[in-house]
Amino acid sequence: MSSTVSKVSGDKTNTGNNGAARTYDNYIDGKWQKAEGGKTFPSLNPANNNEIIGHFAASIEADVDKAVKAAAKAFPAWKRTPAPHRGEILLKAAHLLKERKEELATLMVKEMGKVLKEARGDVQEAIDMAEYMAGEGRRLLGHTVPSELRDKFAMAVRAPIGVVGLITPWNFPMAIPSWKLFPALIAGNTVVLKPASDTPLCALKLVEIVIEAGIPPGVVNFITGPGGKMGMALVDHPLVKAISITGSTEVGKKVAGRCGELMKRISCELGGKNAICVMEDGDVELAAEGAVWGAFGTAGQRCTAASRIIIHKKRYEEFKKVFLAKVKALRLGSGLDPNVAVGPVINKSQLKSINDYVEIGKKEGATLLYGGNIVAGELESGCFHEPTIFADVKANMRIAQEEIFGPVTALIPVNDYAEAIEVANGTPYGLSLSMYTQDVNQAFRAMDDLESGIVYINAPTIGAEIQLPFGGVKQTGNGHREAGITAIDQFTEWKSIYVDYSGRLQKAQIDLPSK
Ligand code: UN1
Repeated sequence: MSSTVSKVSGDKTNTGNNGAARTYDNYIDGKWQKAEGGKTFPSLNPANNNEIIGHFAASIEADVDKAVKAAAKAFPAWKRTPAPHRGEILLKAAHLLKERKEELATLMVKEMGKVLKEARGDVQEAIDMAEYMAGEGRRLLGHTVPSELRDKFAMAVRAPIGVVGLITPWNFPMAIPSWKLFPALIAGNTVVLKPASDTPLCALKLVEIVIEAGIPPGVVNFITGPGGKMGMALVDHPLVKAISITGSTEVGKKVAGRCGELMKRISCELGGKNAICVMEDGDVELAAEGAVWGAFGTAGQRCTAASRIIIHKKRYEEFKKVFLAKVKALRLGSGLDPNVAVGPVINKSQLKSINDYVEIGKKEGATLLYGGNIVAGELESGCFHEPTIFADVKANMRIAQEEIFGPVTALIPVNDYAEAIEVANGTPYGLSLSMYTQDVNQAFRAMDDLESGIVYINAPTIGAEIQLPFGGVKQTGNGHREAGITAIDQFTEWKSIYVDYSGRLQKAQIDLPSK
């Protein structure tokens, strides 16, 4: 398909949108190239769906096959590249990300919708991850242990897995691809990255930076297109040895099921139904401020969003009042407006799904305290939903059990600590739980009692830093963690090595020193 190969990431193509929207290609084997068949799909600005951000390759199975084969071809040389050298490329990528932080953040606001301050944070998270994983190139720690036999050396080292498929979501369109890309690369794997179709440009920009930083051809391949079909083609491809996916629990289960059949490594980062617990002795003002950030930051579209606020009955009315006043002050609009706190949600179908949950909540008998509507008027061309609070929510209602992934939160009154813990733990998910309390004993008890991969004390459910493991229990994941040194586990196999330098046959478990 050399006729479709171009030198840059996109050809200037007039596609409407005042002639501004470009067409961007796949990146396979070190070349930008169109999808087989040449079809494209648009990425829209969620704050104004009339604005097309770009057109992207609508890949098919043949493109997946090409990308995987390119990654497989590049693997032996990349595996043999010393990890510190791989780290140098990552460090260069970190520098380039830093240089372009503002430009990338602005682009992210346009493609994903989050407010500029948060978009900067998203890019920063990718910078942090690149720097951290660059350092990992001089560690990649294994271990040496004593052998039970004389003149025998025992150690375990990490080996890359091979070609890994990375399937990434739209809500952290640069941070989450970086959580997967950088650890996979530093460990010596080659990758095929398939980003969410709502935010392909953000992922493409990350890939451009990695290329500029010096990644060899074939080590990073980038393909865009319909999630279901292409994702499965990636999973099914015999040369793909591992998959790392962040998405909904529904999709994760499907992918994990298939990987199970194929005996492939799979790491899932899925849904959440996170909660903030405000205890009798909690600082209500601080908790309300945290709850606003936790529930409505990124318009509630974080896996870690605080979609439940569990409040001790003695502080319930007070919390409700303080929280409501703060939420009323939130301005909705384009993320580029510095006065705006809540941007659009990602697309019209998500907007509808969020609003359907508002109807479900009303029917279930929860009190709609604030919001509840899709925004009409001058914001109509975008995907805006009012920040929404349900009060007097019962723990078993659907709005308190199911992930909504939008600016909707549920206030749940409880009688005591034990009930707070029971309610907090009482969902199928276990990503992030938080407690506001001044009692150090209670805080430590909660760290133990809360069943989640991430626990916060006196802080909301969002705000994870890249140097600690990120992930959850129960249906939030399948036991893996991203970020921190634990991220390396996803992308390496352990190899145990015994070196016998005794010059004779020694039998473990049999040649005991006592004999
Ligand atoms: C997510 O919730 O989807 O902890 C990712 C945070 C961010 C990452 C969140 N650093 O809020």
